[in-house]
Amino acid sequence: MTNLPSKKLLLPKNLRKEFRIFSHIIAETSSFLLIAHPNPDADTLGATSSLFFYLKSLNKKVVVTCKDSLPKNFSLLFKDFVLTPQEDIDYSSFEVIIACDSADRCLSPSIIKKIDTEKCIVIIIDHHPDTNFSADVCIVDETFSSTCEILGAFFIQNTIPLTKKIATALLTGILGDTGNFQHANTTPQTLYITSCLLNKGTPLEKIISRISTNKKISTLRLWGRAFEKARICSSNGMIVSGITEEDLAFCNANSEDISQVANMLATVPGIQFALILSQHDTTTIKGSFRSEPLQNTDVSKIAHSLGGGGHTLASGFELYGKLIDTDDGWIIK
Ligand SMILES: [Mn+2]
Repeated sequence: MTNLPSKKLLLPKNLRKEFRIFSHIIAETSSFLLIAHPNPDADTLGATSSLFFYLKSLNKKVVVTCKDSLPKNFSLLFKDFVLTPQEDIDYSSFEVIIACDSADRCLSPSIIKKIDTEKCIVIIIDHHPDTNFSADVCIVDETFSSTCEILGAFFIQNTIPLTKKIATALLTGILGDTGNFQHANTTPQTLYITSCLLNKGTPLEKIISRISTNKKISTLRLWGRAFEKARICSSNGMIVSGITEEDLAFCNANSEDISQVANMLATVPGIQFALILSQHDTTTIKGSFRSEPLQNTDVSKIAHSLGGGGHTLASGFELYGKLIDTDDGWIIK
């Protein structure tokens, strides 16, 4: 099967220019370090693995690294994709370093210290509106649903043959960040790029069952707890729930298992927006805001006021402290 014609993509001029520079760099260099963000999700892993398979096919040296290990459900999708621990990386041995998705988190201060920006080309590929890092090449566009959608556009625009493996990796990230096409970031372009990927025989239902629907019993217990404790604040139309360290221990779950609950709470009738607070580690609390397009609430403004950031309908923040359940609500100590 062939790719659909690239002229169906209506890319902004600056992105087309960045894509040309990126192709040129790929052609002219031979060693690449790809960085996935901490607590890797389907988008950062789909983006890094698609580039990994592509660069490997060009006989380039390519290594993917991440602060955290590869989630089991993702390793089932790609048996030959591995993450190298960050402590094992010699940053000076790569000509090109690419941060894929949430670049600010990929390029933490401790990693930036190890990169010789005089010698190596740093590229970021991202769809987050708060990406502040100034790299040599910035392929950043917040109108895309996901970093994998940007890379899908890159492959299609440059008429690079998409293998089934590359297409599967990209579709995994698009499905992850659009909540299987349920979120408002799903655009005609997302579906056009998806149709090109499906054309390669990507196993849509297998990806969905591996990535989003096969929840562990511990995750379902934690969701149950979060739903049970949810409260509605009638003054501002917020629905809020909190997951404390005790909840995590009781359910034998971790705070990553909670990410989809905010999406579901945001769909409760009569609600303006949802907030999930969860104890991430002993001293960090994570907050996730979600809203729906018809609710006309820009949750990124609230997240910014708390030192966080994100999109209009999905944003988050981190606070220092411990989340405590009380009869009057949650407090932070
Ligand atoms: Mn993403």
